[in-house]
Amino acid sequence: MARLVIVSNRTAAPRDRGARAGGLAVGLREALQKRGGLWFGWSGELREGDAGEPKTQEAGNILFATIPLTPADHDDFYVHYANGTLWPLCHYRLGLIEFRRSAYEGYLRVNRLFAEKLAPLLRPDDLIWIHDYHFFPLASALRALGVTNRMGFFLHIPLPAPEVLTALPRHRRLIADLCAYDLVGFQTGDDLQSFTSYIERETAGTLDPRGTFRAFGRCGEAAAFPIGIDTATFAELSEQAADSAQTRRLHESLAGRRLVIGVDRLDYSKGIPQRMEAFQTLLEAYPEHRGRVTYMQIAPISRGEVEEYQALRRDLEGWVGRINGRFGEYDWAPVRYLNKAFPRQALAGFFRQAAVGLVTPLRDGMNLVAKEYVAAQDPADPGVLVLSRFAGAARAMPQALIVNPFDVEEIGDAVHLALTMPLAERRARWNEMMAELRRNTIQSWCESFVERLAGADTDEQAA
Ligand code: GDG
Repeated sequence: MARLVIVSNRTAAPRDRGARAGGLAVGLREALQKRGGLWFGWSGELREGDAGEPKTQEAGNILFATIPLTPADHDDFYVHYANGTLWPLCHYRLGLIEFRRSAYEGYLRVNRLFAEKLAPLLRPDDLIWIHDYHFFPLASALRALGVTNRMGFFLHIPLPAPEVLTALPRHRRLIADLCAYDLVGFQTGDDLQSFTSYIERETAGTLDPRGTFRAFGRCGEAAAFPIGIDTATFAELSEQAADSAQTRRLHESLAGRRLVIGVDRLDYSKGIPQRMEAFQTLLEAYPEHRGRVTYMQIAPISRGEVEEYQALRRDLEGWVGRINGRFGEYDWAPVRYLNKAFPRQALAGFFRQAAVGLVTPLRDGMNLVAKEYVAAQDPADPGVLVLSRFAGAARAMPQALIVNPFDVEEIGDAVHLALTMPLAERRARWNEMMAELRRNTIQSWCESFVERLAGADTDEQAA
């Protein structure tokens, strides 16, 4: 069996396993263990001068190899191009895009650096699986060095429709780079449709119904691979957490009030200010919930060096202050706002406590929190998921209360509906969502991508 090579901006920590690691890291690690493999990425270090040889560390049959970046490369590649240009573009936020040629040059430079440092570690039959928007050009950079291995790419965030994508200076190069892969994976059929439309409208290429594309002088396959979670483990974790000290403390602190929960990296794509406003609308329109419901928003700081994220943080602090000032009582703060991360097991326990999971991104590739919230529920008395129609997860879980995240009144109404939904309906909706989460897990996602990359279903297709 061919070895698997995974490239992502950050690798998992070699010794971080099980409950402490995130779901994606666990899934990728299992895929590497199965075939033996290499996980390559940025070490997290900033250092002047040549990156030198990759630092390697072995854990069982997996080799972790990482390289440092210079502060200037990190600034151009990560802060400005990946997160200042591609992230807002792919989340349909054209107004937030910054484009600087120097940053773009830096992005290409770091991709070339990754290719140079990775190439010597490769074996001829390795399957190479590259992750996310930091590395659109990595296959091209590797091919320029003579690497001929099969290479796959998975985009964790949305691919916007051509009307939006073409706002990016040099968009043709981005898509040409995508076409250098043998397999391109997207989260949903909508993202795949954006790719298809781009190929049809902007190039002389073609894409057939089976997903085979011919464009920019290359041929490959494109398909949707909706990412899942480690459903069984997360459900178990939440059951164990049900009577942990932390869950009990949370329960006691609520003093009989219902809990509405949101958990997101502090990111403008997640629609957190709109969610705050929606909660305010709920308290205005349905006064019966005043003093009886607490909204807890966990929002660990993310990309704090990017200006837009600093502005978002100030905005949210304003929202929390206004809502608590206006509706709060001496014994009740309507909103609890926490800029810190919690261990996975604690989160699982918090999700299980919450009557409502509020997941309202303005755009999201998938959104794993929505899936984790569902997996964490008590089957006998499950909570209700309120979910944005613009999260990839809405495709897999139409039984959630689906909302338009820009319509704060609609979200407020949905939270009211969730808080008053009869048990039988909650169970019926939850059972269907849970069945889907058990079918499509992080493990099955990894397997289907790697098998397709290995060409395992080529014969079947030819038949
Ligand atoms: C990108 C795409 C796509 C959050 N706070 C804490 C914590 N988390 C964990 C969640 C979840 C993960 O982080 C976040 O995943 P999401 O999918 O919700 O969002 P992104 O970070 O934007 O991820 C997204 C994903 O890639 C995978 O393809 O779904 O669309 O944007 O697992 O639980 N974990 C812990 N403490 C926290 O406080 N331990």
